[in-house]
Amino acid sequence: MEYQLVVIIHRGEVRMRLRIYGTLILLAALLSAGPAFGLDSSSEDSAELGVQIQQANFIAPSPERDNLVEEWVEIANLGQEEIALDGWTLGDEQNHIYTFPDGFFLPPGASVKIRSGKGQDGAADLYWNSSMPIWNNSGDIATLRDASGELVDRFPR
Ligand SMILES: [Ca+2]
Repeated sequence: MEYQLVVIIHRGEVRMRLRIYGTLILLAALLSAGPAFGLDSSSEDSAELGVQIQQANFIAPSPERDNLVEEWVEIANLGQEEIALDGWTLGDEQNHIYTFPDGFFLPPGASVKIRSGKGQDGAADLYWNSSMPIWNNSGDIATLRDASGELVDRFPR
């Protein structure tokens, strides 16, 4: 019995070693083949994948025109890098366009609400400064584009 136990443990060790060895070979293969598979793409591209429209509240409390700061769209950075939103835009289905202010950054893990009404811009809240509702209560689509006009995300998806 003792002998068998030793053999079983020994086999387990061999298997573990083979598994680790196999993983190392796989990693080495991935690293050497990385550029061919686009793993070497610019950090800007991969960082932008982390920015998305997190949620939205198209319907502010009634009367909506008096509560425009309660109508908002929230953008989050789920990536690992700080993203500059200079020149990025948020638009609705009627082509109302909001342009993010110069020098606005979204740190990793941070989110910001773009509120339709008037107010003082801060790290967590930006203001469209509109005197009219932006988002249709019967349904709308928020579109987020980067500074070059490329579609980053839409909500609802
Ligand atoms: Ca609305």
